[in-house]
Amino acid sequence: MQRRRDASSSPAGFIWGQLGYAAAEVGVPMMEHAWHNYKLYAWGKNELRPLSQRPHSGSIFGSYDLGATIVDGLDTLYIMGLQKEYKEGRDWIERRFSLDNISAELSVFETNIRFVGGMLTLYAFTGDPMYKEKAQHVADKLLPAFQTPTGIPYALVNTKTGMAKNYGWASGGSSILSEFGTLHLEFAYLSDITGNPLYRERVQTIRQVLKEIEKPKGLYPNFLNPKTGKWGQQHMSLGALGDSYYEYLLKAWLQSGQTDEEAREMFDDAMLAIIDKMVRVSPNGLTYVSDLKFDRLEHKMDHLACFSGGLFALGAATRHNLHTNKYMEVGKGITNTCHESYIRTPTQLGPEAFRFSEAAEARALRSQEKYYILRPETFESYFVLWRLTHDQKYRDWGWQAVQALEKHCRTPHGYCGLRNVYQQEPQKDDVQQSFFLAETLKYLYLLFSDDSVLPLDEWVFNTEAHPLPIKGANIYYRKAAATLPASNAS
Ligand code: DMJ
Repeated sequence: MQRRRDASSSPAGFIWGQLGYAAAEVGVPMMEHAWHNYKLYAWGKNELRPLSQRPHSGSIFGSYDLGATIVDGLDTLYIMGLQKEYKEGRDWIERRFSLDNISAELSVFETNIRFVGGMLTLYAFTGDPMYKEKAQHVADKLLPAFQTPTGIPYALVNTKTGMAKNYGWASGGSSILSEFGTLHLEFAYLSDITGNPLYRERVQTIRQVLKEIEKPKGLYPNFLNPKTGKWGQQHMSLGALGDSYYEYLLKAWLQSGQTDEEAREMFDDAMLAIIDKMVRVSPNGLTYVSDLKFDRLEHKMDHLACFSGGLFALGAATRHNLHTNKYMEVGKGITNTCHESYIRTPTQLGPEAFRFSEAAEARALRSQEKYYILRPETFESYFVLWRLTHDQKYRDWGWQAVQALEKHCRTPHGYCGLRNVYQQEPQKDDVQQSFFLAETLKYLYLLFSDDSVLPLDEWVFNTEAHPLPIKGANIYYRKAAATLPASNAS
């Protein structure tokens, strides 16, 4: 399953292509550098501030020390065969990780994708029951957020009181599509390994609401009120606020061993509407996916939406039908555009958002969209497209990115994001995001690994790049022997 760094599995000295990258090594020294400095300056805290060599706590994890970098990064260490570091992290989780007796206000979405997702992957990899218990412990703390008239959860929940609420800025008290729509993989798997159907029931309720609700032009707005079940502002996006909802439709179908037909149908319906209403080609031939605001296209693409190149391609590769060629064409086109957004900057790293106008293509135009925070989405698409096509250019593009990260983001004490990718010597932002270890370095490593390392027909990646096993295809699924009847389960 996972690569071990020993002579038998590491093709030492083997050189790929003409660019001089050694397959077994890409990403590993970077991971060691990121991890060792986190350990040195921020161990047990959420993230590292590499420039100031202290912890970063004022972030989406609240002010508690939840070891976010440990939980998020641990499966990457495992996959890379960094056994000593993996064991340090495992021991910390066993001894220190708990949400009991703290009064943290947590994001249901972030906590699910990073903590529940991370623990579930570690359970699948190792079979260690400690991870299953921790995953269930975290998920149970999130459950009060689901107590709404519709079953659509709130965004935030207090771990002590169970009080839940939405963000004040989100369209009249709405919940956010990419947040409540990105729970399905983790909750469904948790039910299967614990034998408790409650988690799956919670996400099935969300699915039913979204299936039955009327969709304007077949599209999903980013905001839904959990009390009334009505849409909020009519903003649609495959970037921020929408993105991973669409991802989880395809992946729920894949995770189920392609039996959850409802999910695949909802995916196809949504993606065909997006292709029709939001995907466009620039005058110079770049395919991109716009945001749509009240019938008006905003010709802008978030870096976040760069994951969709891989998603369209995965949709094409897993079912052959009328749409297959179109999905693959759009997937390759979007991935190429995201690469263009990188190579049109002096740093060779892509901006947070880029626009298409008469004046410019695939370039950020506003100062507040020129930053790069170590995001993974473009490399995720390189990885998926590489696995599906074996076109050498995806590895070449990934290698360019590795060099750019090393040149601009590496510091003596970890990796930082950049404030403006259009400057020759950009200022650094002093945050080593936990997703840099969970996703960015994992996808870069996998891009240069053999296809037998986490094969795509046995594993499906959650939106934080934590691989979950595919039912019926993967011996690591580890389903519980018996399932509790629903009435005894809650
Ligand atoms: C990650 O936490 C996840 O990929 C999420 O779905 C959105 N973005 C960040 C990384 O950019």
